[in-house]
Amino acid sequence: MAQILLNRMGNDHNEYIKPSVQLKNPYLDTMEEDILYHFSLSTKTHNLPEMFGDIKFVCVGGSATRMKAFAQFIHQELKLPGSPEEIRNICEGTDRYCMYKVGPVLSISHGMGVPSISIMLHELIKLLHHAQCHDVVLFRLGTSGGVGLAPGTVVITDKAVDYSFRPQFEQVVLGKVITRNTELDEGVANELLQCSSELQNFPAVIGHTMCAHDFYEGQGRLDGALCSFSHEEKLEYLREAHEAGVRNIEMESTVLAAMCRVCGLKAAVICVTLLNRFDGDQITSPHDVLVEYQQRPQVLVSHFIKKRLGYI
Ligand code: R2B
Ligand code: URA
Repeated sequence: MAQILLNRMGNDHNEYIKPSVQLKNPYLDTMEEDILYHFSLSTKTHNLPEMFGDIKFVCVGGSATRMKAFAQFIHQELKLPGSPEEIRNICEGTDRYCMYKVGPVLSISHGMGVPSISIMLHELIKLLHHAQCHDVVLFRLGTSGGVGLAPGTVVITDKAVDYSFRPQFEQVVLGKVITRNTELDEGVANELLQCSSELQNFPAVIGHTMCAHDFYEGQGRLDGALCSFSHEEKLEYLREAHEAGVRNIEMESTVLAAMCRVCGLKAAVICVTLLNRFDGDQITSPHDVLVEYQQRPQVLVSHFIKKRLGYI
C-alpha cells in the first residue's frame, strides 16, 4: 500500500521503494475507470494486479504470429506446467494486438511503425502501472535492415536514432514538436551482449539503430513504388549512417526508447538483420533462412530471462 501511495504522489526517487512504472499524466488519477481500449481491458472489468502483478519481462514484436510463437517457446524454455498449445490470447476481444502471459513473461504484438507501437505502449505502460508491477524489463524483438553487417547478425541497440542520426524522438503535441531522449538501458544491453557470447554461433553487436517512418523511401530503398533519389545518393546516406554508428534500420525503436525512459521502464531493442543494405534492398533469403533469423532475438531474450530467473 505504501508503495502505491508513494507512486501516486509521483515520488520516483525514494530508494526504499522497488522501481515501478510511473505514469507522467496527472489526469489519470482523476479517472474512476481507465479503459485500455486497444487491449479490450479496463480497470473496472478486470483485476489487473491479479492478472498481471507478477510480470517481470515484457517482450514485444511486430507480428501477432511471431509473438504467439514466442509465448509458446518461452513456455517450453521455462518448463512451465500445461501445454504451450493452450496459451490463450488475453486480448481476444480485439484484433488490434495480441497478448499472451506465460508465468512472469508477457508477449505482445505491436504492428508496424511508430504510430502502431506507440498506441500499444501507452496502454501497456498504464497496464503495468495499474497492475502495480515492479522491476520490469521490456524487450523489442524485431527484424531490421543491416548497415554493413552480414545478414543474420543480431543488433542490440544502445541508442535509437532518427533520420538525422540524433538520439531523439520527435512528437507533434498540440501542433508543436517536442523531443524526447532515446537512449536505452546500458546495463541490460551489456547483459544481452554477454548472453550472446554464451550462445553457439550467435553473431551479435551493440550499435545504434535508426528508426524510419517508412520501409521504402524512408529507409533509402530504390525498390518502392516511388523513388526520389539515385543509387549513389542512397549509398552516401548509408555511409553517413554507418559513420554515425548506425548498424541497423527498423521502424519502432525511437518511440519505444523515449516512452520507456520517461516512465522508468528499463528497455532493450534486439533486432536481427535480414540483409545488408549496402548490398541491396529486396529481402531475397529463402523462407527457412528468414524464419531461423527471426528466432535469434527470441533465443537471446530467452537466455537472458532464464539467467535472471536462475535457470542457468
Ligand atoms: C521491422 O520490420 C517491419 C517492416 O518490415 C517493421 O515493423 C520493422 O521495424
Ligand atoms: N525491417 C525494416 O524496417 N527494414 C528492413 O530492411 C528489414 C526489416
